[in-house]
Amino acid sequence: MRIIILGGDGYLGWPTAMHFAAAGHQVWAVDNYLRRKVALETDSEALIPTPNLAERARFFRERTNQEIAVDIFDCNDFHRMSELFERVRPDAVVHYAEQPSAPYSMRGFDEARLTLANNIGVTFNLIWAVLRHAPQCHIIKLGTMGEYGTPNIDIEEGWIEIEHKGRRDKFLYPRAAGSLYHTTKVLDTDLLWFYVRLYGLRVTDLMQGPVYGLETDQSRIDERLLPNFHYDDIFGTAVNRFLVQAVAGVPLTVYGKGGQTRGYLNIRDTLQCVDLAVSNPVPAGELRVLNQFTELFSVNELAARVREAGDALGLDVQVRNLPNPRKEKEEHYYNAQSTGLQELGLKPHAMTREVLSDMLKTVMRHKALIETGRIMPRVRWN
Ligand code: USQ
Repeated sequence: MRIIILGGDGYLGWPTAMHFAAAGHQVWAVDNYLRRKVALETDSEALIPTPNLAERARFFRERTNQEIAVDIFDCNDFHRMSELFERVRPDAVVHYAEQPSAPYSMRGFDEARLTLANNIGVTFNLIWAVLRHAPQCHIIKLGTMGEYGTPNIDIEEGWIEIEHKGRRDKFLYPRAAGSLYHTTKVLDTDLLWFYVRLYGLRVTDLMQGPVYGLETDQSRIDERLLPNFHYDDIFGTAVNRFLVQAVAGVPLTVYGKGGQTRGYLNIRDTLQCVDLAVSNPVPAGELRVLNQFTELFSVNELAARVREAGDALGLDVQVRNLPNPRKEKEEHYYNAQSTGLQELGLKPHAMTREVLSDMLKTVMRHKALIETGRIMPRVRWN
């Protein structure tokens, strides 16, 4: 297949590009280095310095003899997007090209504006590039479990049937996101659903939980192929942060009471899920929503697991409950369905002590690079 990866330099975009190239597909990776720029501006750079996208593609080719074509431009530039889709006429596009940090989107006006304009603008341009040049192309959009928020009823897989005054109908499951970033993903879903209904696009919207991990079949070939591993308060996700904190000897930063529950998944499972979505396209005029996570944990449970794995390596891990910088429920009901990807064939990798221990060992090798000033939360929701 001919596959475009938008956001191909990102934590997930780069491993996805390598995964599809290794599987024999023709891959184009597009990025404008927005995350690198924001990371530099906010002193939030990744733990292990990563080569730029063109260099990564070159190292990958040298090590595997497989090609990833690289295009550096801003997907908010419709003419560049349009030109790319006209040239490539892809069978599938995987859309990661969004400002992905909830804390960054809550930092102030400029950051909120950038997040809104970038995320909605890129989705809109993608839709039009597909309509104009590749109307059969399957759009695989990375959404987030955070679109649903933490409702006091079960979270269904995208859709809910409602009976109202004796009549029934099916709707998108109600959304109530907890940050502006997560809200842009809600807006993306609505935009895609509109164009699916009226223009017959084919779309899979993946509601993904926080991802952890570094190792994939390709990144293990050469350390220069590793994904960007962030542990700062802006781009770092909970598990990756806790692992670095354990190695740095900083007490694990549990926000508030720590009862916040989310659906987590290993980066290997992100690749499996995206592959399953690409390999099983939906018919024209369908919006398929899949909840993409493999295990539910509260923040307290995550901290306990990292502590156990760290202590087994002799790290003496402490846990500290900090005043919560976010506005979110700290104790709540959470029961989310996720059967769609398993039905397509997902074989989950659990968050075992061995998995955490392997990650801790990688972080320990780079301990000297940890900047502890990047660990404490610097952005408050209000
Ligand atoms: N948390 C802590 N301590 C920390 C960091 C986070 O207690 O040091 C808590 C947060 O308050 C939250 C939970 O852990 O309750 C998850 O936070 P996170 O930073 O791991 O994840 P989040 O900000 O929700 O965003 C991340 C990615 C985002 C993706 C999302 C999936 O940055 O791109 O969409 O995970 S989800 O959370 O399901 O919406």
